[in-house]
Amino acid sequence: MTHVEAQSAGAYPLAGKRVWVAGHRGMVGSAIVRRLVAENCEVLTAGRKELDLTRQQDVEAWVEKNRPQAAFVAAAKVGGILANDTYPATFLYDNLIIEANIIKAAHDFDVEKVLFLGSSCIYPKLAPQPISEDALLTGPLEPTNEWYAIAKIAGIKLCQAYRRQYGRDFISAMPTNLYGPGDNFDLNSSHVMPALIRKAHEAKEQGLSEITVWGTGTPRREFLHVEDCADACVHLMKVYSGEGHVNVGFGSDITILDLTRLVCDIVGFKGKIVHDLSKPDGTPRKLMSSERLAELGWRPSISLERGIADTYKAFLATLS
Ligand code: GFB
Repeated sequence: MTHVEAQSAGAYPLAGKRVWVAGHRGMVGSAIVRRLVAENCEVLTAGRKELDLTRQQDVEAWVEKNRPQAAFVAAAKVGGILANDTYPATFLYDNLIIEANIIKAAHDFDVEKVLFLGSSCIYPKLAPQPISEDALLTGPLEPTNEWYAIAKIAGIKLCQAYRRQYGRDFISAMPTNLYGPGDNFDLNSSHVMPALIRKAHEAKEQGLSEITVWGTGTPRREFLHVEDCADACVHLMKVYSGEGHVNVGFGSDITILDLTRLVCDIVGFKGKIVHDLSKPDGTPRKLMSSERLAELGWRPSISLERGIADTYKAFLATLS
């Protein structure tokens, strides 16, 4: 048996379980809720008015009352490169407090299994590619998102600490850059994919001759459709119980310029692409190795072309 097989030996079926999806209104959380329909479990959610995840006592009281058996920690303050760079305190504090409250309450009230969701930005800016899980904490972080990254690293470590000290079955998944229905299409705070879809669409509609892309267009990014990510998270919840976090990637990456061309093609915008060099490039590349996840029996199934078309359709639906 390999190391990964040994760790995955204890399967955790979700059927009949009370499963809490924290962050169920977000892009990832809502995709996990949709995916869980197939598991025949009882899905627990709490709206913002009912539960403020930044308030420890409220989180404890909610978990004590609702008694989830499993929890997906998909609640987070997220945003693209500019939002991360502009609001460091919000990205560090909100994410630390939300994950700490949920994970501690999960321990206090005996939640059987927790899956914590992080991000590929936890890895050093210049990590060898493709980035394996072992690259964590081997070098300096990318400055534009170090605040968010530090919070996510703390989340991984908190899960590991509860495993070691109390034998808890708390695990972590590190998805690459995600996109899909439910994404944030606001140009100041979004990630690149929804921004490009919106820019290309509006330029087409308004008959503009060009769209503006931030930075040089040379950085490479790996993109995974959120339905694939949700499927991988449910898979890990069911089969994985190891201390190490697991990368959740697509397997290949693309330059921002080539992605822009692809989005323009799918949206039907035929104008020029120009660059705003006053905006940051961020990390040059962060292609992850998802070998560990493949060994655990999961691979993505949604191509970039199909995923972008699907996301464009979802964007159009938000306009009507
Ligand atoms: O997706 P994105 O905002 O985040 O940007 P990161 C990816 C790349 O796309 C950067 C370029 O090189 C941007 O400069 N880009 C080009 C644009 N045009 C645009 C645009 O119109 N909007 C945006 N947003 N980008 C984030 C982290 O990093 O990745 C988070 O800040 C998180 O912490 C997330 O980890 C997954 O990939 O650079």
